[in-house]
Amino acid sequence: MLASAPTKIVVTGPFGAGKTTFVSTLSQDPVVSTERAVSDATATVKTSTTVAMDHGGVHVEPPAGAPWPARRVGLFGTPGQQRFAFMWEMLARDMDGYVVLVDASRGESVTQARGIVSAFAGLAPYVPRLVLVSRWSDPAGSRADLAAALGTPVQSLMRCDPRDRGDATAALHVLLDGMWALSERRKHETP
Ligand SMILES: Nc1nc2c(ncn2[C@@H]2O[C@H](COP(=O)(O)OP(=O)(O)OP(=O)(O)O)[C@@H](O)[C@H]2O)c(=O)[nH]1
Ligand SMILES: [Mg+2]
Repeated sequence: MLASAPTKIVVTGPFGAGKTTFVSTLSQDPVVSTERAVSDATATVKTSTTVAMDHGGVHVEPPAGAPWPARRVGLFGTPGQQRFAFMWEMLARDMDGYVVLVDASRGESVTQARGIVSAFAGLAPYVPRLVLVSRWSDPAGSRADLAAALGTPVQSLMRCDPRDRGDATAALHVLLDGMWALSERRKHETP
């Protein structure tokens, strides 16, 4: 059975972490993107950037044993550059869950991701979050350090290459599991 309203998931993170890639990898719908050329020093990382949002959509079937029903998921990628941060609040409105992508191989990506983790925790303190780490050469050795650097619990970290459909789908399933568990807990807590 399909849930009635699409589930809204926001994909955020610093410049060049792979947000647009993640939305494109997962989306079955044609992705609407707002890429513009970059002309400043960041052009050494990549030559275009998201200036407003990426939008895609996917029908998600639960994997075997998952308690949640099939659903439509709307994916909303944010810009990563600080100067477009005003979009974060708009995109975060009414979201059901979000992922923060971070490129572990670049120190400035980790530093910026920490700010974004904190900003989104302020915008949506009760919304489930997953932190997806790409280019992570030593997940075992650096797990606790990376979690501390990002200001997030170790359990919220997950390795993910946003170019890889299997990785991206697994991350989406973990987030949907977390969202389901939270909604069940809230149901039981409500008198
Ligand atoms: N080798 C490698 N490349 C990656 C990995 N993750 C992302 N990339 C590449 O990094 C680039 C990320 O670009 P985007 O998806 O545009 O990044 P973004 O986060 O949307 O960037 P902005 O919107 O500008 O903030 C792409 O060229 C990806 O192919 C990874 O795990 N390994
Ligand atoms: Mg982008």
